[in-house]
Amino acid sequence: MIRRALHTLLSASLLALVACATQPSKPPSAKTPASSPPLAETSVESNPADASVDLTPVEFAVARADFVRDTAKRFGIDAGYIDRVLAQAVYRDDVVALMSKPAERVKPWNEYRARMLTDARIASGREFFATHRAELQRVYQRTGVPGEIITAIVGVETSYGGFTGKHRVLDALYTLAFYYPRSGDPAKAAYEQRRELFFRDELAQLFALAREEKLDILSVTGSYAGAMGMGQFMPSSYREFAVDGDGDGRRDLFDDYDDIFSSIANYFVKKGGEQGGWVRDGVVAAQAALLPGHEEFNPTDWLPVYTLEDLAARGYRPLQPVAAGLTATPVTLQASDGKQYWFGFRNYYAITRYNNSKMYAMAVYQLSQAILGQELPPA
Ligand SMILES: [Ca+2]
Repeated sequence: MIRRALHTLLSASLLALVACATQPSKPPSAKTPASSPPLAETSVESNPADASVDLTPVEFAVARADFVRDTAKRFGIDAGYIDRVLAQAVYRDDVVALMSKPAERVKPWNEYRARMLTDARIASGREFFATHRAELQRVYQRTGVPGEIITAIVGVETSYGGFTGKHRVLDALYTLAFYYPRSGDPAKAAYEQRRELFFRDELAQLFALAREEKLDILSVTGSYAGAMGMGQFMPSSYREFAVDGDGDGRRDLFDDYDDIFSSIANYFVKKGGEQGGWVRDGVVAAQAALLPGHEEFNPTDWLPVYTLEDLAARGYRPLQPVAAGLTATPVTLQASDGKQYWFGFRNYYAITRYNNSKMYAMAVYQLSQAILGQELPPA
């Protein structure tokens, strides 16, 4: 989830022009969980809250001054300090360009999986899993989240820590907080406004996080969307879900494996609301068949709320034994030889909370199985 880096400092007035001149197309994922950069599959969702988003233009100087005042008050941080740090933040063209990149065409599952589950990623995953077996086992015992799932997450997010992001997080969040790209499409205006406010909140949380974890706000790096460390946590997720796994008094998601693994597991356990939260030793997904004469059922939120009886009534039948009493969501994937159907259980839903995409969740699950040495199902 990492991209290039580099250049340009512009004056505020020039920035406004640049921001207006940018012609991005489809904005990415509407939700931004632990990690943030969008996957092409995720689409913009209509949100009833759109109506309440204030679209009145606000001058940069006013928005900045409000931000300084509000953040100082909210976190008890000296306003002068916030102002001085912001004065060193740099608007990044490359961040805007990456954020406004047209969404790729939605890949079919077989192509997506081939890209995500390369032989190299599987091999590195097995190596990583073996190297960190002891720490991962401890985390599993404490939280119920298996080591192979944690390994698969760091595998898809950062290639096991190889690519954690070279963008200065301060610059990335500053850019998206005040110059979030606008498409000019009225249908997307509310969405884009909400995204800008989301990043403005993340920028504020970065100030709080830096103080709490003694990070150097001027040097910490991450993805172009401001996600940090091996598991790519946004500042708000870092503050809310990170855990001090080794008990040294700090939550270090950059270099400390105990902290990194414990934090990813904690995110799985805590995030997800009433439906979510990782279930110890729970099944993730099971392949299914759709009997002839039945229509596909494709709920878009992947909430695992349908009983096996509900699904049977809609023509779905699991292709492997599934414990009675479980609830699931049906998942349709476009495979190389036609449609593939799955039941996604509560732990599948928990993976979608990390990144709101059905293919992401399936890829993480299948990578975790491959890391254990299991043969992948056909794609
Ligand atoms: Ca620690």
